[in-house]
Order: sequence, then structure tokens, then C-alpha cells
Amino acid sequence: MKPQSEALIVIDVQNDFCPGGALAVDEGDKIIKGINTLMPAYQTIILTQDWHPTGHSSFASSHGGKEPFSMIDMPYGPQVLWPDHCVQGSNGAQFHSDLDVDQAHMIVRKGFRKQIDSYSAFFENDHETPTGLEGYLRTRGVEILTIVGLATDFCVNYSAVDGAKLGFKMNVDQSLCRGIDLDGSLTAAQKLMRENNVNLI
Ligand code: VGL
Ligand code: ZN
Repeated sequence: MKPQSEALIVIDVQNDFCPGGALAVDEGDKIIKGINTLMPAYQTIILTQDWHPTGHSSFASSHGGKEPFSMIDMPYGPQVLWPDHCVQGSNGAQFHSDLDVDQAHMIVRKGFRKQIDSYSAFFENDHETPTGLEGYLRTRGVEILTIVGLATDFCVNYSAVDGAKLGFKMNVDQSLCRGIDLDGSLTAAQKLMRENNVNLI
């Protein structure tokens, strides 16, 4: 059993990020068994759930004529435009049915503000608006985090780097992550995580 100072964060293991989903990550479902097996060792388990309103500003369809996976400038910086995904209440937004959600202690929903995307479990993409997860972890005495889930190069990466910047000791178990890999984003993410003292397992 891990000590109370360690927590597991499971990022966005939702139908839309698994094969057949709207923003499917290759082999996204292959990590689920391993995550379920890892969970019982932790006294604090957090799941994140990408949770967008219809017409969310990260959807290409909200910017008439723009293609999915193209870029746009938002007030908070450059943003990838995605296919519509993880719409609140849709089947695609549900956790994959194989994920053992019953073991989780906390579910953090993110990306629910129409005008701003949120990759990280800690902050929205303006790097300012908090999700509240930091306070939850600190009040429970958590100092060390292990991150698994989808996608390595977006939500896992942003969560790991933000956690490290906040002073948590961050581990990313890459065997229990899968990436989208847009134009080398996976290699760039690994580099950024290493530069921010994220321990890549
Ligand atoms: C994610 C793109 C858009 C992720 C979420 O979970 O990595 N990626 N929304
Ligand atoms: Zn999203």
C-alpha cells in the first residue's frame, strides 16, 4: 500500500478517446486493465473527465470552415481545434465501461467553460483559472503524484508540468498512457516534461 502522501491521477479514460470515439487515441483502451490493477495500491485516486458544452470553443465546428487539428489563436494563446468530443452527458463523455471508476475518490471535470479549453487537471489553458485540485491534494497531505491516462501529449503532459510547477513530485507512467502525436507533439511533450523534472517511467 502506498502512503497517504501519494496519489494516482487517471486522465480522461473516456469513450471519445478510445477506439471508435470522436477523438480516438490509438490503443487508448489498452491501458485500462493496467490502470485498474494499479488503483488498489493508492489511498487517493482522482479521475479527470473532459466535459465540454455543445459548441465549445475548442471544437473546429464552432469556427465555421476550420478543419479539425488546425490551429487558432485564442485570447489565452494558440489552441488546437478538435473534432467535437466529450460533450456533456453524451456517451462519448462517459468513462470507458472497463475502467473501474468505483475505486476513485474524486472526479475532476474540466473544459466546461465554453470560451476556454482545459487540458490540465490543475489549470485551464489560460494557466490561471484553477480547477481546485491543488487544494484537494494539499488538504489531504498529498505530495507525490503518479499520472496515467490519455492523451500523453496533451492532458497528461499539461497536468504533469503544472503539478511539477506547483511543487508536487510528478511521475508519469508512460506504459499506462497513449498519445495523439500531432506533428511531433509526443516528442515535444516528453522533452517539456523532462525539463520540468517530471519523472517519466
Ligand atoms: C484531450 C484534446 C482535447 C486530452 C482533451 O484528454 O488529452 N485532448 N481534449
Ligand atoms: Zn477536450
